[in-house]
Amino acid sequence: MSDKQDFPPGFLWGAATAAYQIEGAWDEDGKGESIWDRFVRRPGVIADGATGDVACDHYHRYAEDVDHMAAMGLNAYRFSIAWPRIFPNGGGRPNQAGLDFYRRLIAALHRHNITPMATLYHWDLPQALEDRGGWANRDTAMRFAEYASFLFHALGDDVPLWATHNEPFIQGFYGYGNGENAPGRRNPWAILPVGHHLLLSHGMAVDAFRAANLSAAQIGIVLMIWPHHPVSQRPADVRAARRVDGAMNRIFLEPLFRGCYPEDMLTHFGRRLMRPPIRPGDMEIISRPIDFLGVNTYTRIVHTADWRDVLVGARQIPPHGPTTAMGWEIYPNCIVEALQKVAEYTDIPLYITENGAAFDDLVEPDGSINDATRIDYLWAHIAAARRAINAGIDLRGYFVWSLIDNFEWAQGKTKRFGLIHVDYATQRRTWKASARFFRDLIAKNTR
Ligand code: IFM
Repeated sequence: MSDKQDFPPGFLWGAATAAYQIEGAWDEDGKGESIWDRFVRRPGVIADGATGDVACDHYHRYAEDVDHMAAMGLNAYRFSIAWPRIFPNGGGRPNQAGLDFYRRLIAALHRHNITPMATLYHWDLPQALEDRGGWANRDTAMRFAEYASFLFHALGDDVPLWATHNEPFIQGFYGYGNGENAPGRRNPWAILPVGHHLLLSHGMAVDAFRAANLSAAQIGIVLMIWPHHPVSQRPADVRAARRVDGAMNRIFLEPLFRGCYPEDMLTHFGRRLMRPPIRPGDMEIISRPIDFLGVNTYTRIVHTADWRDVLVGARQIPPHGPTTAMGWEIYPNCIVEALQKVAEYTDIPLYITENGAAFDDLVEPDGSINDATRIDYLWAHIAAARRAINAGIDLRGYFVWSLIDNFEWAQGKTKRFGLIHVDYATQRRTWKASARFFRDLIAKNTR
C-alpha cells in the first residue's frame, strides 16, 4: 500500500479528547462538581490514585494545544463540553465563565481552520443531578435537553458538528451497572433505565437542536461499536456473541434508527426482569432523524458461551495475537466491520470519532518517543477506513484517540493514548513519532 491513500475531498482528519480527561481546573471559574470529581476521591477506584483535578491543564493551555493541532495539519477537533462548567448544579443559571472558555477554544480552532465537533456529554454529569437519581431518573433527560438547548443558542453554528452523547453503553454499564466508572453504582437493574434515559435525552436534544433552527450545524450521536465474534461456529458460541452484539451495539442502533429495541434483547433481559422504562412517544423521540453518526471502534472481542455470566451468558476469550497496553487485540478490520454494521441501519454520513491505541511509550534519554507500534496501529486502521470507503461506506472523517496523553478513567494516568506525550509533572507536551506520521499522512491526503 502506498502512503498516499486518496481520501475523498473534504475528509476530516482530526483528533479527539474529552473534558474530564484533559481540562483540569476542576473547581475553577464557578464550575460545579461532576460525578467524576466525586468518584475519583473514593479510595481504590482509580488504578494509580490519579484524578482529573489538573489532568493536562488544557483549561489553561488550550491555545498551545490548538497550536499543536494546527502544526499537525488537523482540519477537525472533537472535544466535549463539561456540563457542570455551564450549569454548575445541572440547571438554572448558566455560568458565563464556563461558557467563555468554550468560546475561546472554538475561536482559536476557527482561526486555524479547524472544524470543531463538540460532544455535549462525555460522562461528567453534574453531581447535583446524580444526587437526585442521575441517569436512572427520567428527569435528568429533561435537564440535558435544557442544557443542550442553551448551548445550541449560545454557540450555534460556530460548532458545525454537535454530538449529543459519547458511548452511552459505557455510561450505563460501567457507571451504573458494575460501578467501575462514575458514579460508581452497582445496580444491574439500573442499566436499561439509564440507557433508555440517555437515548431519550438524545432525542430531546435533537428536537431542541431543530428548534434552534441553525443554518449550517449538524447533529448526531457517538456510539461505541466493536465487532463481537464467536470463538467457534458452535451454535451456543454464535448465540453468545450475538447476545453481546445485541447488548452493546444493537440495543442503541435499533432504537435510534428503527424506533424500537431489538426483540431478542427485550425477551432476553425481560426474563431477568430488566426492562427499559418506555413511555408512550419515547421511541418516536429517540428515533428522530439525525445528520451523522460517530463510531468509536478500537478492536474486536471474541466470545464463548458461559452462563456463569448471568447478564449475557458470554465470556470473553483473551486475545492470542498482539495487543495494545489496554489488552485489546490489534484487529484493524474492526473499522470495516463496525462501519458495515452501522450501514445495515442507516446511510447517513459516518465519522470514525475515535480510534487509537495506548502503548507503554518509552521516553528516550534525548526526550524523543519513537512509538512505532502506534504508527503501525494507525496505519493499518486508516487503511481499513479506506477499504470501507471503497466498499461504499459514506465515511466523512477519522479522529485519532487521542490528541494528547490524558486521564484514562479508572486506569488513571497509567495508559497513554496520545499522539503527543504529556509530562504530567511539568505539563510539557512532546510530539511522539506518531504525531509526525499523522501530520505527513494528512498532508498527503488532504484536498
Ligand atoms: O478514553 C476513552 C474515551 O473516553 C472513550 N472511548 C474510549 C477511550 C479509550 O478507552
